[in-house]
Amino acid sequence: QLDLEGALIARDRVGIQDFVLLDAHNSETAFLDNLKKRFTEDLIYTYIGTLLISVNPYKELDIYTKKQMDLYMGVNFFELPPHIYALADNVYHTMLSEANNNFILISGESGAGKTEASKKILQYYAVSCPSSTLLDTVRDRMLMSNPVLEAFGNAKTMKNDNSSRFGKYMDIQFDCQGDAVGGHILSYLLEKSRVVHQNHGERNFHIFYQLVEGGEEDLLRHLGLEKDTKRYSYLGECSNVSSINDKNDWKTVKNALSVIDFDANDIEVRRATIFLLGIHVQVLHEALTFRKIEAKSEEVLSPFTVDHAIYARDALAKAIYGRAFTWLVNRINESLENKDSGRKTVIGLLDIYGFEVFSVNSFEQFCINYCNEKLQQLFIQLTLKAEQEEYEAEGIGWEPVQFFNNKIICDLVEEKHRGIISVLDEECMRPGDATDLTFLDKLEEKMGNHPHFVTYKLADKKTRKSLERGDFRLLHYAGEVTYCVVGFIDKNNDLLYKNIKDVSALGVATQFKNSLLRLTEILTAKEAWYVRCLKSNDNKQPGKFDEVLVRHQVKYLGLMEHLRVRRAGFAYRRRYEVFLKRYKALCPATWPHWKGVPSDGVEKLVQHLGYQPDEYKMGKTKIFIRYARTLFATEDAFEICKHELGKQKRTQKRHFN
Ligand code: AD9
Ligand code: MG
Repeated sequence: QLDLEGALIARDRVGIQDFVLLDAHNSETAFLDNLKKRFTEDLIYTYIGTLLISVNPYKELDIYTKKQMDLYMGVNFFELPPHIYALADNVYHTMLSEANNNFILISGESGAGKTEASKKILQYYAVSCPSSTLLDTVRDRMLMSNPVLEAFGNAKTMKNDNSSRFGKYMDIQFDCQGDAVGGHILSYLLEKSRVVHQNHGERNFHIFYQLVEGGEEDLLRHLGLEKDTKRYSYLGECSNVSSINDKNDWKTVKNALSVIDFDANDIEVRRATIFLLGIHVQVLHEALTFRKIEAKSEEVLSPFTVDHAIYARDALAKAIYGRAFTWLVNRINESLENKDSGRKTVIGLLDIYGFEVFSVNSFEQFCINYCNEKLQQLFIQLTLKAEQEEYEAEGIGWEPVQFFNNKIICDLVEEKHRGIISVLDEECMRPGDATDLTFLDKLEEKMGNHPHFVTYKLADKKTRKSLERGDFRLLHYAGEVTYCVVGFIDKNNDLLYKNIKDVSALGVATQFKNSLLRLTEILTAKEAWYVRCLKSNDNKQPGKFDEVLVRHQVKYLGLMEHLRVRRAGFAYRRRYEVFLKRYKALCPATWPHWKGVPSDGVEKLVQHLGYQPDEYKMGKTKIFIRYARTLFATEDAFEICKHELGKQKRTQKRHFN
């Protein structure tokens, strides 16, 4: 009895592990109380069914050890406390048993913990999957691709000291025995403008500081670099960050590069640069200081003004960095490639840049926030669709739950001929005098009365106070963002001056839109799993739970609606076999074994437990339980029964001795 009481008291203290079991499930306050209760106990993970919520603790927790990994390996999902390893393990076993492709969508705003979560998942697979020497290489490379890509693609922003400035989708390929045998990475729109400019309090990409701070003398000499970040205007004024040790990170990155099979020549950036550019220094010098003008059929060189030359230099630096990054991803992919033609299944990990709002927001934030808008749309579609299809497949009718559908914002941005991206492209292609401001005029003309779009000119008096003339504001699913149009045309064109690169017809935003469209196709062909990361506070403060901030995220991520959908008809569903296996001791007819068809056993069992007809439905393969309290009561009965059985066993043992 004491054991049971202890267990119940403990449950009260640490909150409920799965929101589906929360009695006051419609109350946002109860939802937040539960999250907070758990967070205070360092329990950062909670489920809504199989969806995992993670709240950033901003401190190292002792929950990612090898011992913890072993604990979660092959264990039934709901048997242990919620954990990212439990999700990883569940996905892995689903993939193996059903031989299907899966993906884990990790979402949340900037600094919420997406990249950390994706690393934990990858580590889990690297450590827990069966192993052989040959495959160890693939696994090491997969793990080592992280520090390398983070060095080149992450940077300190005002939101996050290690903010992803590119989107990353990684497929981990498994053979039919469950061995990790290969991988492939797709990268999305790198924020190249950071190479030449960083806002106050932000840094350039980590790699530059790592090289300058940690690079060996030989290497620095060879690269013509000095050991002083202040010497480089591209490195900004904020080189030292307390949470970052560039010197040590360089060692990690260098080691990682060698594991991935980069040789010394690759690591020497200058050679890489020359290789990438494929041009001679003299030609480069000319290209940066002169402009080539075509007059009739003749080409004339005209010298740049200083501003133009700076512009050309910056454009070139951005282009080189962008290409270096692409080259890096390609090299990593070569090293992860599995040439074996045998059947493989994959687990995809999606970790992109999170929704972000700064004091000034530009083209980059527009793209990043649009990407988050798309992923929210995918989440909405899949969770609704999956739910509907399951009820249909199991022959159970249901009433749809109301959602805020952010499709209206996606359309506003991406619709053909009418969306913001199309208007931007049109302006970019228009010969003559197109500027950022004419782009804004066009937007006002086309979007004038859209409920999610506002500008200074369109705003009412009150709203106008918070807007500048060169701004437009979007009412995103996650909140309002005011974008400054300066630089939109230029960044969308992404041109080098004509003698360096020819004009492309597709704008950057359209290319990004197309790549997201392809990503959506890749993802919808797979079974989806979700990790929703929440930011606990805005100051990176360990253990602080800012209720207003968390409440806002719970709202816009649609977690309450997701919970409602999960519970709309039926809070829980379990395969007959699983249900029977767990609760068979509660009914004499099913204990110790049920020899008939599982669904008949379950029917016997629930009748014995006194389930009323409105409390459950029998689907084709699963039992659907309408109320959490029903399952809760069953769980409690199970606890007591376990306790009793344990006592009996102990008595028998004593007797025997
Ligand atoms: V962004 O959209 O790329 O700007 P992320 O990726 O969501 O963002 P990230 O994973 O980089 O955020 O987490 C930010 C910081 O929070 C990390 O650098 C850690 O210091 C901290 N963090 C996140 N998750 C955990 C965790 N599970 N345990 C401890 C964590 N610290
Ligand atoms: Mg990240």
